[in-house]
Formats: sequence, C-alpha cells, structure tokens
Amino acid sequence: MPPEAPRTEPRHAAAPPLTLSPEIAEALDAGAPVVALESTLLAHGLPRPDNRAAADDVEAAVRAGGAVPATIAVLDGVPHVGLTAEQVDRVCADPDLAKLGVRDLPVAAALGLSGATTVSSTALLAEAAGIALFATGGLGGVHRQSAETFDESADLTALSRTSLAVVCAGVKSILDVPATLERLESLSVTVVGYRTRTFPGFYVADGGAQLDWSVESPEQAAAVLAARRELAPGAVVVANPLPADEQLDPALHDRVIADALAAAETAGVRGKAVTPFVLDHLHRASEGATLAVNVRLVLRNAELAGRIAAALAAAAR
Ligand code: PSU
Ligand code: MN
Repeated sequence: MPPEAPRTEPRHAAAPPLTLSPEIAEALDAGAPVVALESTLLAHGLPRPDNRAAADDVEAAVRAGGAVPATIAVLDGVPHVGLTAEQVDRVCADPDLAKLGVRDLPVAAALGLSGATTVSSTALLAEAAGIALFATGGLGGVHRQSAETFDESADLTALSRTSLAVVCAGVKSILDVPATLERLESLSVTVVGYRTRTFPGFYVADGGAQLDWSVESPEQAAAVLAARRELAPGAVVVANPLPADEQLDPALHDRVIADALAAAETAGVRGKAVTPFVLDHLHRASEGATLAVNVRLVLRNAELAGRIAAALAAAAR
C-alpha cells in the first residue's frame, strides 16, 4: 500500500471563528428568521451622534418585519454577530474605528483590532453564521472615474461568492450605476427589483436603468433565494426603491452629488475613504436632507429583509 500522501493543500478557513450573541445563537438553532446588518453604514456612513439612534431604529425595523436583527462588527479581533447595546455604543462612538472589507478581516483577527464591517465582510460573516438575509442602504460598486482609478467596491466580488439575499435601495448614486449593473451581471449576481423593474437610485427612486426581473412579495423573494442557493454560490440583490414621495428631490440630488464628487477630487481623497467622504459632504451640503433619506431607506430595507427572512423560515417548516 502506498504511504499516505502528505497533506500539502493549504488549509482554507471555511468557517472563520465567530461569536454569536445568545439571542442569535438561539434563533439560528431554532430555524427562526434572522437578518444581518452591517456596521460600516453606522460608523462611517452616518454622522455621530445620530448614528446611535439609527442603529436601534434599524434593529427595530427588522423586528417589525418579523425577524431577529444581527448587527455585525469586529471587536478586539473577534467578529461578533449580534451586538449588545454597549457594543453598538462602541461602534457608533469611536471616530477611529477601522473600516473592514473582506481582505482586512485577517489583519484585524491577527492583531486584535476592532472595526466596522462593510457589505463585503458582513456578507461573508453572515453566511458563515448561517444567516440568509442581509439589509443595508446602498451597495458599493463601480466609481464614476473607475476607468482611471480602478475604484470598484469589493462588495461586488463578495456578492458573487456569498449565498444570501441583500435588500438594498440599489447602489449608492455617487457611483456609476449602469457600470455597476454590468459588473453584477458579469459576476452572475442575481438582481431583482422589489415590485419594480426600474433599478432604484439610492436617494432617488429611479436609478436610470431597467432590470429584467421583479418580485411582488416577500414570499417570491424568498423563493428566488432558495432557488439560488440550490444553483450555485452567489447573492440575490433585492432592490427596494423609496416611494417617489419619500425620495430626495432629484434636482437637489444631482447638484449636491456633483459638488461632493468635485470636493473629493479637490481634496485628493482615495481608496476606502472616498465613500465616507462623499456621504459626509452630501449630508452637510443638503443640510441633512440626504441623511434623513438615507436613514429612511435603510429602515425600509431592514423591515423588508425581516419579512423575506420570515417567509423563508415559514417555507422551510
Ligand atoms: N450603504 C449606506 N451607507 C454606507 C454603506 C452602504 O447607506 O456607508 C457602506 C457599506 O458598508 C458599503 C461601503 O460596503 O459603504 C462601500 O464602501 P467602498 O465604496 O469603499 O467599497
Ligand atoms: Mn473603493
């Protein structure tokens, strides 16, 4: 008999070490609906101190939809799925908290660092925990000058590998929305509109692009996710537009976004600082109008994600 072959394959961490809160551990054990929430939106997308109340409101919206909220962040090197009030305080109060995409997670783990998780890293950690739904505001995507800068969010490739549904109001309208949709197609990420075939534009209802598919109910969205999970790894993006009477005035939208992008250029902002810089500029230039709309759309997405999670759990019973 030949000697046993030496094990030369690298060991891939299929399951990163996670700490589940008692409520999330119990819910997942019981097959109860759970919705993951990211923390970069809190730490870097919304200004302090308003972000703290928004964190509670988003969790409450998930519960109103019929699911348990699991806000995700890395604290002292350990990814936490489901945070205590004190842990949410930390995420919302610390001005120096890191912004962690997937590639930053091993550094945080090895060095014991803390940070907020983006869509990419939240999706990875949520999937590892066994969570099927994720709610956010707007996905990251292809930036408008990407032909020169190569700036494309790691959110897109992460969603090509993670099997969950992400409820969002499209991609942030500071981006090149049509190019982002093209990349989502290349990456075979499933995209459906929620009761619309018009791709939403984050602060505005119409992002200026059409979708091939829509779903009409949480049950249909859950069925698409279930079918996607049987097919191949990869996410289902459920694009949930703001109603027209709740959107940002489109004229104000176009003006403040042009100003904010010009300000980022002038200030020479690069890399992962771009999105927080532009969002902050918008909140100031619109005198809080973009902030109010941003919080509103996140709440709507959280509630819809709760409903889809509940429909998915009910279908599995
Ligand atoms: N949605 C929001 N506000 C945000 C973000 C999303 O309403 O701040 C964050 C998400 O965490 C997303 C990140 O993953 O912006 C994208 O950052 P970048 O463009 O650097 O990839
Ligand atoms: Mn970027």
